[in-house]
Amino acid sequence: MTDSKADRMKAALREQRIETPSWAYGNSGTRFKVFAQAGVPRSPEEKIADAAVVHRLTGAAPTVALHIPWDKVDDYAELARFAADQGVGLGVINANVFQDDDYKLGSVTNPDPRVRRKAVDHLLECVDIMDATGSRDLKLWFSDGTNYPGQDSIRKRQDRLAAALREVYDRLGDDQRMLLEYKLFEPAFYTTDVPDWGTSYAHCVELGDKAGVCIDTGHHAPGTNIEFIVAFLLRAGKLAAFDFNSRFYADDDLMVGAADPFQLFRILFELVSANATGPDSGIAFMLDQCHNIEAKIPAIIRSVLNVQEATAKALLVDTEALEAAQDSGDVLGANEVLMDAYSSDVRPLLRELREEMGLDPDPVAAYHRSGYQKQIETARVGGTQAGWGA
Ligand code: PSV
Ligand code: MN
Repeated sequence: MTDSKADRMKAALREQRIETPSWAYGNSGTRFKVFAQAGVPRSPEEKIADAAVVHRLTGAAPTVALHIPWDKVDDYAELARFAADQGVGLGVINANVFQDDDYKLGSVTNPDPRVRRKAVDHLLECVDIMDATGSRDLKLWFSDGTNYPGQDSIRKRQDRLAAALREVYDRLGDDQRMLLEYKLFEPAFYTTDVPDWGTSYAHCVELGDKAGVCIDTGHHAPGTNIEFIVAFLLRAGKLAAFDFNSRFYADDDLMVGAADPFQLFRILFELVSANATGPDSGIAFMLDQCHNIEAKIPAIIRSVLNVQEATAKALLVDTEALEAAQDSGDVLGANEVLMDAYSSDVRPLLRELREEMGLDPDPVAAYHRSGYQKQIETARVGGTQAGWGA
């Protein structure tokens, strides 16, 4: 690799930002069991403190996403000040209209207008919170759907969804955006009201420029070509956010890059090809993960490193050689150019970059050496540990 190529790669990696989710620092599990861990935060402030550690060690995770009501506080402006003192900012506000008895038949698509009103009011409250925290983005994921054919009208539910989204969209400030996430199934098993990128995209187009699609990498059927979705939405100017994680079976929420690092590379390659990995792209790069059996903070650090590694490999692709092979119809040659980059070891370059940034070249090892885990396990005794409340 030439020096100038390495410098260009480092420049792109230096400006990459990965937002961590507050809920990943809390306890989580499956619907069978939530395993508690020692040292887990008991408040939004303690989650933010953990997120700040991840940022200090990686230099790449300067914001933390909040989830309402899991991170409810009396004074959000004060929480934003607390975060700034810790060296991080507050990022995306995630709404929650899936954990109330009222939402058994859905939230914004519920047949009962009273429940729909309650759900929309919560979304509007989230925009008020964004005003106080200075957050740009509201992320919406709806668990709405049906379990049985005939249970409700699929078309009416789309109408109710569109009306709710419109009301919230119209409340957004000039610099605020709405991210509409999709998920194939679960908790609804027969129909889901926003099951795929096409549905999210169609609603976002109808809404306008401030609405964009959020791709949660774990929310697809097995075998889905996610990089195609990335390329399509980039071209259409509607790719607004990622929730990174990885899956073997369904919405496993495992560490990004753990199950299929090659898929992560292919996704990052589409982004790199469109020059869309930095903050100027307007894409919010977030993790949406749950660390049920592994230690949380090192797992989050590892996830940030996995995204960086996939990005570095994508940046390594010899684009001139690739284009030449593509243009001349050299199928195997083109594939080889891509695979060459994927097969390269970029870890030395990333270690060098971290040293240049004044960071430890191995952030996971640095975390283990830091004594932070011991410190929180000793200090965070008593109280109620944060969890996703399932
Ligand atoms: C549920 O699947 C989910 O993981 C969605 O991906 C949201 O982004 C997240 O929960 C938080 O609401
Ligand atoms: Mn998600």
